[in-house]
Amino acid sequence: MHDVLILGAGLSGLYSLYSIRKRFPSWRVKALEAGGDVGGTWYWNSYPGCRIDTESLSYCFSFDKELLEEWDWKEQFATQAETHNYVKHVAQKHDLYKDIQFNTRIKSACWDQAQRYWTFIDEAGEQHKTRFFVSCLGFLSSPTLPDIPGIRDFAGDAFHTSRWPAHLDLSRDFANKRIGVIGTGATGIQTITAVSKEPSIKSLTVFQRTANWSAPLHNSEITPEEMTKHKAGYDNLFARCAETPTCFLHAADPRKSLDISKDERHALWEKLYSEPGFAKWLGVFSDTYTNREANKLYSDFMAEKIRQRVHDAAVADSLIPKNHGFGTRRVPLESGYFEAYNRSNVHLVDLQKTPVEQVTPSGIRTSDGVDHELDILIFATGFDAITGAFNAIDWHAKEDRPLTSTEDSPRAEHAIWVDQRPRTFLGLTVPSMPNMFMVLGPHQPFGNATRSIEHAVEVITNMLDYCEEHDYTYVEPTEEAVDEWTDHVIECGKASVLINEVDSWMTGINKNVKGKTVRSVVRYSGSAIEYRRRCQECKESGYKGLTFS
Ligand code: NA7
Repeated sequence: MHDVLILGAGLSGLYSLYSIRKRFPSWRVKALEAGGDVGGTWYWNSYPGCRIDTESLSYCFSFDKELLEEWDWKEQFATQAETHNYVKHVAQKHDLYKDIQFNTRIKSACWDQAQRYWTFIDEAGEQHKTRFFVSCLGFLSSPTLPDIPGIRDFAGDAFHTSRWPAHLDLSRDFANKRIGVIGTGATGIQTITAVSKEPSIKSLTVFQRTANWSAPLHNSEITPEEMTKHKAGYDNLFARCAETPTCFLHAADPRKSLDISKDERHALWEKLYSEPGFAKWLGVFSDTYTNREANKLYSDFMAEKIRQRVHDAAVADSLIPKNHGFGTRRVPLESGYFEAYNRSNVHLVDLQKTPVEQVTPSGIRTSDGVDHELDILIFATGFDAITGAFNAIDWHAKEDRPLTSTEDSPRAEHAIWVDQRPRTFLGLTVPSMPNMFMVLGPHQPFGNATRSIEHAVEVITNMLDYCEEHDYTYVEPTEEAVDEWTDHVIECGKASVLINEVDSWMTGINKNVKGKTVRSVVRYSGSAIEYRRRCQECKESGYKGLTFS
């Protein structure tokens, strides 16, 4: 029997393990991880071109001054390999490996109300019993394949970007091959750019269902001299993150687009376009995502940038989104994405004009009868986001209730999250799921993920502290607190008018997942500042909203 089990050993799981072990040295604490190493997102996503698009300096852990001092970032936006090495270094430095069981994927979870403990069963049939658990399952960790007829018939190599074969070498294995990529989200855009630059490929065909707005990352190397300066500035940098609504370094310009002249508007937009990182998404005028006309003006500016970069006018037109404005979906940052289409061996298939009909053994057939012959097919088709990792576990909570409902489950009518609509208290606890805590679960502010993780883990550790102090072995949110918080999350969502009317994983949509075709509020879009205030208020009230015994 464990005191605390941690599900996952990505950034959330590692910091939970570190903090809980440190605060409760005598507790039996362990992390269970499906992968073969630590890292979560940075372990699984090793596709070509994968790199972070949050500044690594603002994304890294802030809790350990010595770690900040000893780690030298080589690029402003580190590659997957560099980021993964960093995460492994953190685990080694704090001796976390010894308490992590790898290659352990949880299949089911069962709550024993009489004895007050959870039993988790993994795919190998091993049982893991625990008083409390912290879910660190990741909000983009459950990959989804497209729902296309014939998908299993393809005779060549086919894989999802987050299951990239470890042995694959681009210059060797892609040489003279015809590559196909389905999907043009953040992952697809990075993959397409990297594969297009590989000189040995024969061709690259991109199957685009929805064009996505994308803008330059502007990555650069960090010299040792610069890194020394950055180290001296970490405190200021993290303090700045704490002042912005999303914990990124970028915050909106308070001016309104329509209150100023065209020249003033363009001056800011041009400046943002030439700056690194999310500035061009988050540093815009304050009305960009609330005022349709303001958003249209900015979108037109971005559309013109695409036209300037893509030689073929028809291709450029296909690459300009028509059904959503700039920034209303997660903006992928690119490093030469649009120029990829200027290469003679890169082809764009606009699925709005010619939808996919089926996958055949030799490639993809579109509605115009064309067979696009392929040797390798890459699915950059995203994830069953936010609730997906929970959907993959068979939950038996209090009174044997399942956590989520799927059409296939006979217990669906008793589900805690009916129709994939989360109900939580502070995005940290769930009704009828006693002794459960979540990091980066539904209803938490995502933004700069590591900043959110550090805060959530601190709040959870304090709650556990409270349990220990009072000898409580049971904690669950009250229905009243859950209703109030869930209503507040939904209310906050209404403020992001333009974002809420667009289909994306941020609004709970994944057309490849049953039950995810209707938009829902799955993340907290009030500011991280307000979120922290509410968590603090909860603590100061003696955890009003939670029932202990
Ligand atoms: P996303 O952003 O969900 O993108 C998935 C892409 O796959 C998107 O372009 C989808 O088109 C496309 N897709 C999915 N199913 C199909 C089918 N059936 N046919 C054609 N195209 C399809 O996932 P990512 O992995 O790129 O990024 C996820 C997050 O990870 C990202 O936001 C970062 O925060 C990190 P659609 O738009 O649905 O028409």
